[in-house]
Formats: sequence, structure tokens, C-alpha cells
Amino acid sequence: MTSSYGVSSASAQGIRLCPEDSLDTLLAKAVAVRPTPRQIAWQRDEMSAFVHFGMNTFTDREWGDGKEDPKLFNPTELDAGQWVRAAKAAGITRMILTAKHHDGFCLWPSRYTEHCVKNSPWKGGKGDVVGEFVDACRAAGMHCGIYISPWDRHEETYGDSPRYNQYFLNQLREVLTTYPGIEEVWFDGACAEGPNGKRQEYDWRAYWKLIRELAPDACITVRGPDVRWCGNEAGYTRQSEWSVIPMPGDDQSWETSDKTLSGYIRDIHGDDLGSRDVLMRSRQDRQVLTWYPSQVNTSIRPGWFYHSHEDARVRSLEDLLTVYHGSVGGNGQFLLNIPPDRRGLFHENDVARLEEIGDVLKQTFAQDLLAGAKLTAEVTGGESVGDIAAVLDGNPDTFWTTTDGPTMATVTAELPGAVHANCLMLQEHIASGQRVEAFDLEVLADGQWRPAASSTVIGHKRLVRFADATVAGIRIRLTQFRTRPTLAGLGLYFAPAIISAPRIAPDADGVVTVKVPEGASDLRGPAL
Ligand code: FUL
Repeated sequence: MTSSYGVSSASAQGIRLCPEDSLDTLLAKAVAVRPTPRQIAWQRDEMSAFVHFGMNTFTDREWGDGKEDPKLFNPTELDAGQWVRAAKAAGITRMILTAKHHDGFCLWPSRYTEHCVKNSPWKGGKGDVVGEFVDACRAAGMHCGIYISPWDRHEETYGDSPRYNQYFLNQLREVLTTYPGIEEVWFDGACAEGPNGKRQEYDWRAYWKLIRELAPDACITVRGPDVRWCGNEAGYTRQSEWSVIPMPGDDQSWETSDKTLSGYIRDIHGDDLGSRDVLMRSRQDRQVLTWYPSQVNTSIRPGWFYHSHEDARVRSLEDLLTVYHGSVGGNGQFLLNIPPDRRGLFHENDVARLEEIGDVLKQTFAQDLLAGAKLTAEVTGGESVGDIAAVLDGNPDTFWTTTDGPTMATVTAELPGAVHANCLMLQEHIASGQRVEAFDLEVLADGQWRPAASSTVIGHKRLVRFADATVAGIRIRLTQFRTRPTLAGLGLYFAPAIISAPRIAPDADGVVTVKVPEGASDLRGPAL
């Protein structure tokens, strides 16, 4: 099937913009870009765990230089099952292990290098961390992926580009066939000179092609075509996170074309990667609209690897919940790093924090306050299509939409009784593209409709916090969208207040200030 843009609608992964495109054409093109099934599966795993573990754990470093003795690697109580249980307690459904970091030390017994677990004292050289990790994930129904660093500071062929590319392809083949069914391959783009003084040229196309062949369901993340880095490692999120963004490259096949990725994303750090303005600006140089969703990766501690001196610096619950609401609740995916210690276990402080996250998320989202609500949809300048009740059925594949051409769509929920609420959840049917650009929320409190919040894009999921209110109904007005809006999910919740210790700091004049930590709801407790 071919759409009016000459693009197969079944594989609308890349649609080229033209300088003469009108705004309407741009919006129609943007809506015609759709996620692949592997991208949808990835996005539904809203929270992932990153597990940075390896030689650096034993040298207390963040980046090893590749000269480390494999004998240093010797976890005393490694238990990948403990990692999986702790992650599960937080509500995490996917995990990614650093099978190889920049120091080149491999956590699986590789036949292509001596710099790996087989030459460590751990389990007499017979151990396999990747194997144990994959088995533990599979046993618990956890999706799993690997981080495998192309930058390799140990391997002597690094810098001799064709030879190293072959080495890296061999390693990829080894991992993806020894542990079949890997669901994500996470590539960092770090690159340097090898021992020959030459800069390594990575053959990304060949790496991606091999992954597609051996692990067709795997998303290739960050330095890959499926998932983009959000642009920072601190957990900052955008107010409007678009999954459809313009990229340099070839339409439909930008991931397989011979073009280099020199341009990649023009401005990965910008606040706005996909608005109408961005679409207009991207026409001139014929960029290609691509489904390229955002992953927010950050660590539970200051470092990516475990350092005992950071045991008291595990990030606060409110801080991590803020990242959760901004990422999962902002059309992104939350990749939270938890580094195992030298025992090969997540540290008790990290485990406790993961449990707290899970408890709060359960407390918040276990009960949808819209259960039993009467829903109506009103479409200004168009008609409803489908049953609006589909937004409450818990099935992300069923959805409500409208006919062409409306200027506004209003969904009203009358509740069977008044409830205490402060958080709205909305989901689009992203298999139909990303469409909503702005919406308002009103709540029925004390017999009156009152504005409670305004927000922008929705995508896979939008969480909107608003001031605690006792409400008998809610009304969502979709005020701007690219074409017929869709809604696949709607929820109303009460998120508990997070009570945290205030930060007390004297300034240079000895004046003491008491601050509420970012993300905490309020300042409470005994007067000081
Ligand atoms: C970075 C790496 O250099 C860090 O060590 C870490 O692995 C992080 C997730 O990606 O670019």
C-alpha cells in the first residue's frame, strides 16, 4: 500500500520533507510515521534497569584503560537473581547488562579474546556473567539486553579499522548466538585512536545488519536506529518529547543506506526536537521524519559503576520519582542504572530505594479512580469514531478517535462518587502515530468545573500532576493535534506526598536556609 507521499504505509519509518511542503502536508507526513513492533514493545517496557558491572567495579574506576589484570575480577557472591528481584520490586520489566565496557573486559567467556572472565579467578575461570544474567531474566519474565562497547581500550586491533570491525562483529555474533533472543543492544558512540595511532572507523551499518539478522526483535539503542538518547545523563526530561523527529538520511531506509551518520541528529540536546516549528525548519534540507523515541538514562548513584564511597549518595526517592514522571510520564523510557558491588550484588541501600519506588508506584497506580466512571466524548467539527470506553479497558491496542477535521475533542468522565486525585494519565495509540500537541484538564470540584492543568504532547504516556483535589468528574480538552487524535488509555490517580528531610544549608553570612528537595511535595515536620 502506498500513501500519497509515495511511502509505503506499512513501513512508514522514514518520510522525506520537501521545501515546498505546506504546514498541512508536514503534519500529515509526521502522522504517517509509525513505530515498528519492536519499538512498541520497547516503549511498553516503561522502566528498564542498566547494570554497570565489570573490571571497573574492582578497580574503583569509571573508565578502565584495558591494561587491568583479569585476575582482579572476582565477585564473591554474584547473584543475578538478586538483581532481577530488586529491579522487579521497582516495577522494572527490562534490564541491560554491560557485557563489555570501554576497557574491553568481557563478562562472557569469549573465544576472541583472553581479556575476559575465563582468565579470572571467579568460579575458577568457568563463570559466565552474561549467561547467568540472561538466565535470571528469562526465569523471571524480564526482558533483557546487552551493552557492548565498540570502544575497546584493550584489543590490539582497535584503530586498524577493518580488522577491529571484524573482531567486533565476531563478538556480536558470539553473544547474540550464545544468548539467543536478546531484546536490546545498547551502543555508546565513544571512539578513539588505537595503539597504531589511528582513529577507529566503526562500521555501524554492518553491526546493525548483523543484529537484525541474529536478533530481529532487538532494539538498537542510542548509536542505533531504534531508540535515541534523551541528550543528558542527569535525568532531565523535555516538556514536549516527540517520537517523530527529522533526521538527515534516506527515506524509509536510513538505517541501511550507505550514507554515513555524520549528521545523525542535528540537535540532540535541544528542548524541541519535533514541533511544528522544527518541521517547518527541516523542510529546506529535505530531512527525513523518523520514529525515534527517547530513552532517559541516569544512575541511581553519581557513578555508573559501584564505588563504596558513594553508598550514602544513592539518589533520593523524590528525585527518582521526578525522573519517573518526566520520562515514563513524558513519552520517554526510564533506564535507571544500578551498579552491583564487589560481591556481585546490588547494595542494600540501592535495593531499599528500588523497593520504595515500587511501593510508591503501586500505591499511586494500583487503583484507577475512573473505574465505574461514565465517559462521553464530544467532537467539535467532527464525529467520534469507536467507543470512548476503550480508553478504560486497560488494552493499549484498543482506542478511540475522530473523523477528519475536528478543531477540538472533549472527553468527560463523570465519577460514581467524589474521589481525591492529583494525577492524570493519558495514552495515545502510538501504532497510529503521534498526534496530540496540546490539551487542558478541568476538574469538577464543589459543583464547579475548574482548570487544573494544561499540557502538551501525549505519545505513549503522559502523566500530569495537579493540585490535590476532591473531584466528581474530569474533563480533558484536546485543543491541538496534527490530525484525528487518538486515545488508548486514560487514568486518574492519587499520588501520595513524599515526605523527605529538608536540606539545611548556611550561606557565607551564616544565614541558614531550609529547602524542600526537588520533587518533594511539601515542607512538613516540626518547626525549626
Ligand atoms: C557513557 C559511557 O562512557 C559511560 O561509562 C556509561 O557507560 C554511559 C551509560 O555511557 O557514554
